[in-house]
Amino acid sequence: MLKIACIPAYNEESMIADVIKRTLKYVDKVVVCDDGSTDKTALRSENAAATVIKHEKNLGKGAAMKSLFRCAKELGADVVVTIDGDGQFLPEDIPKLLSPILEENFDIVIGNRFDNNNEMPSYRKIGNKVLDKMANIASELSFRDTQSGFRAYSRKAIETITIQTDGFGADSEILIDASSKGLKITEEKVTVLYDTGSETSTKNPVSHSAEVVSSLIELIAIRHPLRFLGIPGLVLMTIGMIFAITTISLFNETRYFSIPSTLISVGTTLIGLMFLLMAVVLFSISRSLKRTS
Ligand SMILES: Nc1nc2c(ncn2[C@@H]2O[C@H](COP(=O)(O)OP(=O)(O)O)[C@@H](O)[C@H]2O)c(=O)[nH]1
Ligand SMILES: [Mg+2]
Repeated sequence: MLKIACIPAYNEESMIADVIKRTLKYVDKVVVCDDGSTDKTALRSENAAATVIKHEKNLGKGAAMKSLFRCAKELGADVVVTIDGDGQFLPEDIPKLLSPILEENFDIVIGNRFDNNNEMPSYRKIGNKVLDKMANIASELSFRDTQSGFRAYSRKAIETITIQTDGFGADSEILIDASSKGLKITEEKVTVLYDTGSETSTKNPVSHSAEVVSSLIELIAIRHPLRFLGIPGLVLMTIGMIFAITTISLFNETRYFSIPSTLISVGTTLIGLMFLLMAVVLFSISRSLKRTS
């Protein structure tokens, strides 16, 4: 049973060695993806006995996950744990994350940050809730924490999942993809720290969320174009029609031509038409993608 821990890391020189050493107590091997860091992340990781994959440039967390999963597969991992390199998660929680995979045949275990602690700053909680809602709509499942980077994956999961998003959107993409492929997913409570003594976030919450939201919108629109674009398109066109009919009948009765309701009618009809066209185009693209993949 080969257990491998994967750590995406971007400028984490202050904590990475400590995380690797503590993680090595629970797994056989640690692989770090140094994603174009400008500090000593790679050197400190090698010194702490981790295997290091280096990206010349900063490509983003999703790109790092892609490299890490590929490497774990090549090394023949039976289970993979992903953990942040900034010390926010406790490697001591690893056995808890692995147990549903080893004992209950689950494919993915998400380390849920929301039950155990009330330490998460409230603006982060709200932001995370919004992202969770969107990811849950897209995956048609309900998870408490879709953005957690502390997870465990079975061999089947890393063989089946395809990651296309390069940035932070990858965490949700993985769940959406996994649930559409019928993998068994569960959550376990884990501890998360916000006072590690150094930076706990590489990006500010606004740009972090913007990145996740834009990739989620893309994923949702591509996966369910008829529901999320087609239906709103039809609704807008119906509203446009109603305004057109009232404008015309008002004109017939009173000879008064209402410019505002004409504008609303034309505007909503055009936007609705655009939505509908987009839905049809995306629907046929996603159908042909499914056929070829
Ligand atoms: N490979 C890679 N890892 C990243 C990048 N940005 C963040 N990370 C890593 O992803 C993990 C979580 O990132 P972090 O910014 O702490 O997310 P937050 O705690 O949710 O704000 C940490 O281990 C980071 O080093 C990136 O651009 N590339
Ligand atoms: Mg962090």
